[in-house]
Amino acid sequence: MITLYGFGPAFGLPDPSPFVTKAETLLKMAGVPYRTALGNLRKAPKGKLPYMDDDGAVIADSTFIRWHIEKKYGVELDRGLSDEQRAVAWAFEKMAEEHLYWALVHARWVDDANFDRGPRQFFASVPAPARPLVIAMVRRGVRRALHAQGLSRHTPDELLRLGRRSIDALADHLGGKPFFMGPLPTAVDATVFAFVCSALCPQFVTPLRTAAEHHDNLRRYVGRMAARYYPGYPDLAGAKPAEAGRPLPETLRA
Ligand SMILES: N[C@@H](CCC(=O)N[C@@H](CS)C(=O)NCC(=O)O)C(=O)O
Repeated sequence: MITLYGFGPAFGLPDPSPFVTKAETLLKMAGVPYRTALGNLRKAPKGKLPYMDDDGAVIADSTFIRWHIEKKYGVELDRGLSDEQRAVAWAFEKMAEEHLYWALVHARWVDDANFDRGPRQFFASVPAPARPLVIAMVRRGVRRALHAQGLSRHTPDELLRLGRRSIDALADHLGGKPFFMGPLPTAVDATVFAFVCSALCPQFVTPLRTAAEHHDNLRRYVGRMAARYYPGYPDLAGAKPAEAGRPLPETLRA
């Protein structure tokens, strides 16, 4: 039996980590039985979640999880796609994971108000006297990672322009198709779905969320994916722009 280790549902999302949601969606797509459990970063083979235990075989990283499932269970999640389409899907997947992801981390962890709305709750079990120190230490680590990756060296406006470009690219490639590569879901949908619902998460107030909300096709896509794979989460598609009640910031206007 497969056990997928993640952070557990939070912020109205199946998991606060888009990588965990991606891995779980891949398992759902493959139709392989699994259970979920709370992971411990200290026990995680690569110090990150998700990782998975498949009858004693421990696999860390959402992409290696995908390849393991495909190989062991004889599933081809990209069936029907040409080599060129597979290459495009891979490039979009890595754009979401290596670029958009860091803009989302910045929005949740660096902005104080969003930190209070979300990540602060991860520290609720730390004894009160030590909590401020632990929070400061972990946030310092996140800031260092953002600096090393490079995105946090930009001004807020530049960072937003870069993040928005990735969201626009996802919306433009999706266009009017039901799924990211065509009429049926393929592996890249697990990633695009996970990262777009993270961007749309109503718990956080971010210009990236506003940018995503203005792409009606992205919201409808998340709704379709949620209906198929997460029927227990009917609100993942977020608020409609009108409901959000906020005009598009100047920097987001074409
Ligand atoms: N490449 C990894 C990325 C996983 C990842 O970055 N997980 C984050 C949560 S979103 C994590 O566990 N971070 C903990 C840390 O860096 O200490 C994958 O695809 O699974």
